[in-house]
Amino acid sequence: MKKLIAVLALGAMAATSYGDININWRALGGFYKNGQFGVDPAGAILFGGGTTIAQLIWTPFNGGSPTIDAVNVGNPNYVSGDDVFLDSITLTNPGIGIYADYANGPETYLNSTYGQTLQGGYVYLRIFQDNTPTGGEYYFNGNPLLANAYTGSESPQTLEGNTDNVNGNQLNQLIVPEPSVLAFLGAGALVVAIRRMRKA
Ligand SMILES: [Ca+2]
Repeated sequence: MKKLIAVLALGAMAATSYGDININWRALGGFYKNGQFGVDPAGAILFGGGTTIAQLIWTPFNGGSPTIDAVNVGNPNYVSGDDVFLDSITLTNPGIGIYADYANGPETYLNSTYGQTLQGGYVYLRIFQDNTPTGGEYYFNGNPLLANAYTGSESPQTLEGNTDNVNGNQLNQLIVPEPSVLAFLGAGALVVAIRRMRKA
């Protein structure tokens, strides 16, 4: 019995020493709507009200070439490919937040929660144009950061959501509707075309 307990204890130690991660994530430069970079303050997202989503996302190491996958509005967390959603905050616009800058953490993310060995993968930040991302809207991805293992005593890593911390960033990635939505739109166009042919 003693032997079994010792083995179990060793197993627990191995699990905790294997790379959970501890991240301070923020974007202090703010964000603009697509095509409105530098239009202050009216071009800032959330200007005039509303809420939006800022996310922390993980993607595997893949030999040192992390792939940031596109937004999929059909996924509950809007991720696709091998990207894993870790966390999000909802940003509101109380007046001073018109550029939608934000700060969150430090937060510890556990391998056991996400079913991934998080350390050694990359984390990056994504912010949307509004709280209900749909096809035709825009978002922005920050630069990926290699995640370090956290065993309880290290300082948190800081992940910046802006690539330009002085001027902020413009939301420049278009949300492309999924094939099923495109097929629906295509069917609609076909019906219109047939009706026009019949009228002609
Ligand atoms: Ca990926």
